[in-house]
Amino acid sequence: MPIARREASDARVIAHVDMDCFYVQVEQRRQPNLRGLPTAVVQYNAWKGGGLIAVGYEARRFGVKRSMRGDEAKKACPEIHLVQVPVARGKADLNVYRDAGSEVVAILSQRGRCERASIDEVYLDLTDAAETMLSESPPEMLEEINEEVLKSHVLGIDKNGEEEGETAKQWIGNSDASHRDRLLVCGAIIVGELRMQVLKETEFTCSAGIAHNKMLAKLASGMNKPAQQTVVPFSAVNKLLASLPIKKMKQLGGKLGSSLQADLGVNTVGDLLQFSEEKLQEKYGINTGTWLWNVARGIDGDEVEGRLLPKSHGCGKTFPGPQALKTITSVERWLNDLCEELSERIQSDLDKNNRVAHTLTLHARVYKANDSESLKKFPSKSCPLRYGTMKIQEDALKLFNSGLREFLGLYKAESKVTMNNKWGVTALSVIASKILATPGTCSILKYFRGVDPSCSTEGHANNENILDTLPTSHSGTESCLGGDMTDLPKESSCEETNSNCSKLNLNRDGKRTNKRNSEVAGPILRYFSTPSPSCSSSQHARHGIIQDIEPSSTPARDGCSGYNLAESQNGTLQGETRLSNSSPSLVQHGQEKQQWSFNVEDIDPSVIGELPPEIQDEVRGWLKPLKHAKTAKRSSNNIAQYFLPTRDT
Ligand code: TTP
Repeated sequence: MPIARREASDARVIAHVDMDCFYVQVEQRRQPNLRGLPTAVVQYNAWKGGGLIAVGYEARRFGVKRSMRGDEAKKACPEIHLVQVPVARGKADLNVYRDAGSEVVAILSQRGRCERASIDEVYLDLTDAAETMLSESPPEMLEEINEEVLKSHVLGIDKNGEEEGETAKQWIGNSDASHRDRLLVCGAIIVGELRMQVLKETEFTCSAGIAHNKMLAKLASGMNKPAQQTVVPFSAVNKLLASLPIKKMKQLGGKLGSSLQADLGVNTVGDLLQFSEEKLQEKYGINTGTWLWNVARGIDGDEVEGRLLPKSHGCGKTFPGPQALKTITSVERWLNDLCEELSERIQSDLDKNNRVAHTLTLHARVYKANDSESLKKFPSKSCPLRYGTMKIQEDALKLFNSGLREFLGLYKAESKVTMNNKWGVTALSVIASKILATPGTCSILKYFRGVDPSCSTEGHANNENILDTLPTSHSGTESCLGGDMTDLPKESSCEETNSNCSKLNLNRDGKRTNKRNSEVAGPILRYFSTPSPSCSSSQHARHGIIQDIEPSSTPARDGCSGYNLAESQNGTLQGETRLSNSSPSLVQHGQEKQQWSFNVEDIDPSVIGELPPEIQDEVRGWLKPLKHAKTAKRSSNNIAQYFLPTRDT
C-alpha cells in the first residue's frame, strides 16, 4: 500500500536516472562488435530460443519486444544477435550487470544524495547542488552549456514553432523564471553533465527525469529514451497528469488502479481530481485516500534515501514443468548451489563494505500432486543467518523441510511423511537481508582478539576473524536430510534451527513509455547509435524455533536480530531478544507462540526483480500489509504529518 507523505519542500530537485536497455549495453561493452547491431539478451532457459529479458533499441525498431522468446524475435528481426546471460551453477549469473550498475552509481553519487533503486536505476536529490549552482554560477551566466542539456525535453513549454533545442535554451537562460524553475534548470545542467560523465567513463548511456519529487522524476525518465532527459516544471504537472493513463502511474498498475477504473470510472490520473480527499479516504482508507489525492496533484513527499549498496542479496531458480524437483535430495542439491552463491555474495559484501547480513529467508513455490486445493502457498521461512557456506546450506535446508512439513499439513512431530505426500518444487530462492554496517566490529574484535579490521587493508583476512567471533545462532547440526521424502525430518528436529526477525519487500513498477526521438539526438544519442554474523539471540537460541514470515501488524523494532552493536561497543556482547509487544502475527508450528516483528526496509526492492517470476508476485503481495503496518506506527507517532491507515484497499 502506498504511503501518503507531505513534501518537505516544493522546491526540491530530484532526478531519476535509468540506464537504457541495460543488459544489452553491458553485453555490447563486453563484445564491442555488437554495438549498433540489433541485440537482445536472453534468459538461461533456452526453450524456444530463450525468453528475452533486455532488448536493444536497434532491435526494438523491428518490433522485437521483451515478452518474446528468441525464436519469435528472430522471425521479427532475422539479423538479431541473441546473447545469453552469463551462467554459473546452472543458473543466470547477474554479477556482471550488478557490477556495471555499481560503476554508474559511483559516478552519479558524486553530486548529491543517491538511492540505488534497482540494478540499473537511481534517484538523486540534487537540491543542495542546484542551490549552490544558482547562487554561485547561475545558468544565464554560464558561457557554455552542455549540448545534452540544451537537448532536454522540457514539459509544458510553448514551442512557438521553434526547434525543441531552441526552446530549451530559452527556458534555461530565463533569469526571470521562478526560483523553483531556476533550480530545475540547474538540476538539468547537473544531470546532463553526469550523463556525459557516465558515458565517458563506462560507455553506457542513460536517460533521466528531473522534477520536484521522485514520482514525477520517475515518470519523466522514461518519456524520451534512449539517452535523453526530460524536465517536469511545476507548471506542467497538471497537464501531464490530466492525460496520463491511471495504470501508468507507479503503484497504480495493479489492483488499486483496476479498482479506480472499475469503481470510480477513473481513466487518467487527472480524473482523480474530481474526488475530494474525504471521498477517496472513505473508499480506500485514510492513508491510501490521501495518497491518491496527492497523486492527482503530483504531490509526493518520498525522500531520496542515501543508499548505494543493496539492502539484501537474493538467489533464486525456477524449475518449470517437468523440471520440478520432487525429492529432498534434488532440493538439497539446488539449495546448496543457491546458498553457495549467496554465501559468496554476502562474504564479498562483508569484505568490501564491512556489512553483515543477519537474516536468511527461504521462499519456495511448491505444488501438491493430486490435490485440487493446491492453492495453499508454501510458507516462507527465515532464521538468523550464520556465515559460512555449509552453515547457510544447512539452515536453508532446515527451513525448507520445516516449510514442507507445514505445507503438507504435517504439524505434529509424530506425523509421518508417506509416499502419498507427493509434491514438486517449481521455484526456490534464498535471501540474505537485514544487512547492517559493522561500526562496532573493531571494538568487538579488540575485545576478543585484538584485531581491528577497519584499520587494515587486508579486508578478507580480517573479516574471517570477524566471522569467527560472531555468535552462531544455533548448535543444531543434526542432519534433517534423506534421499527422498520419506526421510523428511520430523518437526521437532527441524525446530532446532533458529528464530528470527524477517523482512520482505517489493518492487518494479509499471511500464514506461519508451519513445525514440532521434531528431533531437545530442552527443550521447549520437554515440549510442554509432556502431562501434549471525544474529544470535540468547532467548532465540534457547528456543531454537523457525518462524514464518507473515506480516505483523506491529511495526518493526530495531535490534530484533538480537545482536546489539551499541552494546558491543561497550565491550559486552549480549544476545538480546527484542520482540514486539502487540498482537502476535507469527504462527509457530511448534509448541509455543511468540511475538514477531519485521522491518520491511531491510530488503532491497531490486532484489525482488532478481527472484524467479513465480515468487516475485508472492513477495510483492506480502509487502502490502507490511507497508501498512509501518504506516500505522508512523501515524500514531505524529498524526500531523502522517495519516492513520484505518482501511486498506
Ligand atoms: P529495465 O530498466 O526495465 O529495462 P531496460 O534497461 O532493458 O530497457 P529500457 O531502456 O526500456 O529501460 O530493466 C533493466 C534490466 O533488468 C534489463 O536490461 C534486464 C533486467 N530485467 C530482467 O532481467 N527481467 C525483467 O523482467 C525486466 C523488466 C528487466
